[in-house]
Amino acid sequence: MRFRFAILTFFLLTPSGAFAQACGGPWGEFLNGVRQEAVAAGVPVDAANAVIAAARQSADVLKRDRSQSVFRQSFLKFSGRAVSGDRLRRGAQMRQKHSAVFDRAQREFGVPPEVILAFWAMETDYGAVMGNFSTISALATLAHDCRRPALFRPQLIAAMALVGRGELALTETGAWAGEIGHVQMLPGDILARGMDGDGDGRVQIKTSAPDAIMSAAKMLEFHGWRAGEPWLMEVTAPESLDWSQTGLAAVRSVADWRAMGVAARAGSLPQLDAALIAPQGRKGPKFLAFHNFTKVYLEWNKSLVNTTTAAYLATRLGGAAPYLKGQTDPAFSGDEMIALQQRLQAKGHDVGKVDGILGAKTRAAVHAEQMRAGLPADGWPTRKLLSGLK
Ligand SMILES: [Ca+2]
Repeated sequence: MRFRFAILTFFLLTPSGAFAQACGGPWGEFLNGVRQEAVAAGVPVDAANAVIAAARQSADVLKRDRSQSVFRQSFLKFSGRAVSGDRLRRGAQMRQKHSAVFDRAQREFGVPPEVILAFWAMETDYGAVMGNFSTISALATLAHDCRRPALFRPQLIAAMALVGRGELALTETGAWAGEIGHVQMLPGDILARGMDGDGDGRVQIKTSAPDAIMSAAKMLEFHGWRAGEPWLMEVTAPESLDWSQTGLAAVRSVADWRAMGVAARAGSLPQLDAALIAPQGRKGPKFLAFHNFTKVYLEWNKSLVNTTTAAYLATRLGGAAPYLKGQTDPAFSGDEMIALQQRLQAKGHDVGKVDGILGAKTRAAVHAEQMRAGLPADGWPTRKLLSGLK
């Protein structure tokens, strides 16, 4: 699971001042330095030696790292593809197949089965696509590269420790950035939070779905999952709602939302705080996003489209009805989005990188311009707004 950016979760080994976060330089020298650091921290010499002997610098990995594909799909488009009938059916089958493990994960960590299933589906399509990159070479390459050595060097050392435990093969394959197995976890997270779900005494999140399920639950609990609370609930809201009061930054009590005319589509809303999000604008699907969404899902991935889709998939796997699609204003093309970002920038807004993506900063700028123009401020850009910005 790619909960990898917020905190370096690797705490088995204490970082030592003697080993700076060195990167670059001759490959062999670099690996030797990592080996020394690992051995000093308690990794068996044999394991450290075996890993550096197996590590190859990978041009493919660097290429992937430099060209991470940009995420331009709208919520309706992306969720329409990601939440398919086939995925829901296979999710139900997996739930049944591993029911004892899912029940245990919920008992011990408070995370419901459908939430783990949705992450599993989003990460690897329930284990169908786990990646073909050599894990050790990927981590060594990214640790050597000077873009993010502080993230990847500890992961390489953690991989050495896993090899020492017999829980990682030198030939292991996974994602280009070193994540492994059904829920794509990094070695440091596997060391710190890996769980043995099938009782064979080892943590193997690639070959054992029960191990992956338990480890994912523990990971979610570690990142702040609150048992018994929802993450995302679809709601209806009146057209006349003050849309400037919505968005992730505007958290208020459910009682407040109710007073503003917001209602659950099914069931009843719990007495909690929530933000109202409308990823495709006020005419599209609307959700209340609770702590488990704003704190845990958004830690997993910063893209609102991605996280809302994963969270929505979990609700569907838990039995929720498909969202009300509504009649939304059509999404911008990449070129239109770039034009919008340039015009917003010219008006003094910080839109981050002009990349054609409707990210959090662009949404906030749209929001501000909508308020200025007296339009419903739902953060969803329309052609009317774009032409008004000329
Ligand atoms: Ca196991």
